[in-house]
Amino acid sequence: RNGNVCSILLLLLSFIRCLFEEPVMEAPMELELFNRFMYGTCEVNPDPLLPAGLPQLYGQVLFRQFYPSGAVQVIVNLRGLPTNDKQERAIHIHQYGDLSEGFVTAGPHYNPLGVDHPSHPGDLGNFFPSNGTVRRRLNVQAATLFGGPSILGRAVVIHEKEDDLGLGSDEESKRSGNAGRRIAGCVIGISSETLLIRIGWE
Ligand SMILES: [Cu+2]
Ligand SMILES: [Zn+2]
Repeated sequence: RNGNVCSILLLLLSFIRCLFEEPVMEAPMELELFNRFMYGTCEVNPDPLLPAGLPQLYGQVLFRQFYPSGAVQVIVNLRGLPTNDKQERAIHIHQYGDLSEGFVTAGPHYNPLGVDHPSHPGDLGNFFPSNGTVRRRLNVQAATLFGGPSILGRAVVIHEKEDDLGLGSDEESKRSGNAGRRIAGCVIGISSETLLIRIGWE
């Protein structure tokens, strides 16, 4: 009988504890596999409704972050531009990984803190092509691959034109940077380290 009372008390106790405990953020299983790094990849494709005359971009945008609060390291690796192309192009992370109607359905810039452009976590800036390709590495402090504000599952969008970085005279400048049409992009997914080792982080 004593045993019964004890186990009921224990049950009650753990129930009460549950009520007061903060939810714990569980680390993704990949951290154990990849030395506490989380990897993301985004397989870039052109907008299926792209008008003739605009470049068809392919490639990858890769992400890596040390758990729990390292800077997000990004590799941009694109091809498909004319070899003499000199147009700088903006790359952003947009809110939704919904590409059902091209990149329009990816929604606005991902803006969890309600700040002005270009302070959004996915404002990666402008990228200058060389020989029809874009190859760049950068660190992004404001973004994360972990927890509620994670960029995983959201969209990378590559624009036709240059980002005015919030310096334009209209309101759209502080929302999106007036970078023109969305010409290519992808949804960021979780990756193994294999792909990223092949491309090389150094
Ligand atoms: Cu954008
Ligand atoms: Zn932005």
